[in-house]
Amino acid sequence: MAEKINEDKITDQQTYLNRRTFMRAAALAGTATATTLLYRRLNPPPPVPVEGEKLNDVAKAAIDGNGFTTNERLTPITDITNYNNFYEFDTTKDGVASAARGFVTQPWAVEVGGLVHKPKIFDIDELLKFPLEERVYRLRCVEGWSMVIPWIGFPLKKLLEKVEPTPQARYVAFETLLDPKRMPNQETGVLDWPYVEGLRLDEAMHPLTILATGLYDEKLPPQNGAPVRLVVPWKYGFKSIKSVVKITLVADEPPATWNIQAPHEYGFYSNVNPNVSHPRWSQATERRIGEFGRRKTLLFNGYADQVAHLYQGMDLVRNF
Ligand SMILES: Nc1nc2c(c(=O)[nH]1)N[C@H]1C(S)=C(S)[C@@H](COP(=O)(O)O)O[C@H]1N2
Ligand SMILES: [Mo]
Repeated sequence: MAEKINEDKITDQQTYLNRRTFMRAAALAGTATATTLLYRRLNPPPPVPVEGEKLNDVAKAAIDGNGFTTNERLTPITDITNYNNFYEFDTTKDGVASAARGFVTQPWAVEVGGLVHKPKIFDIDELLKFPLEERVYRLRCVEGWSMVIPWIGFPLKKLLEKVEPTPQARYVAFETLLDPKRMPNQETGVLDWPYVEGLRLDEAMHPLTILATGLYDEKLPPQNGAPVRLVVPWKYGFKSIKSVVKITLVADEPPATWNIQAPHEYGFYSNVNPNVSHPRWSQATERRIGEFGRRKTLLFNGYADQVAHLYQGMDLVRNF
């Protein structure tokens, strides 16, 4: 019965989160300028007391417990937007922001198809109408640094449910935009373009897996993957593919850019794992951007309670 209890607990915790995100959403929904409003740095209205309760430390700890947020200090927005990996624009971390400035993301569409009953092309405006939530996640780059990022987005599951995957669908393949005119570093052969990534269907349907359309109270900046990018918090950062234009349900494990590039260094799963070293360096510790020293890297980036069951019986050294 342990599972039953756990499920009740999660439902309860989601209630807290939903109340909180509802306040944010309610201020925005139903107005012509909803999108614009979200995308400005708002002075949020004073918090509305929820049924006489404040979102106190107890509630915050409860949310923390389901992985949807964390009490850890947020990485400043200047770091999140100026220390990036986005090889389509630049291969240096501090060069991406300026190279991506002015990246045109309107119009934009995400084509969702493959092994589904209802393939559909989603216009970005339609994606922005999905009920948005705030998710404060740790992001752990395979290079050994990490950040804490308050994303705005929605569970990928909500999108996948709309297209109705067929029973044959076992994986989800993702693709970034291919347009060397707009993504100048695609003129080079530093990677095979377009950048592609993949998840097993159960990973894609996991409640922690989101499509992000914003961060802090901002529209997703170009350097962070505008206008929509994947975020999978228990995997190394490179799984969280940016500027997505195509999502395809498939039967077999799809190609993934870094796995193609260096298969012995980057596996398909790429779950954060301090016990499995990269061939050229240890993954046991990480540097939190903005901090001195290093902290211990946690198994599944600290999301083990939420995701470990997905890999039960799997050898995580073999399936790295
Ligand atoms: N299309 C695309 N997606 C990408 C990358 C990339 O180069 N191209 N870099 C990945 C890597 S290595 C990391 S660590 C994260 C960084 O996301 P951030 O810049 O928003 O922190 O994006 C990932 N998604
Ligand atoms: Mo990364």
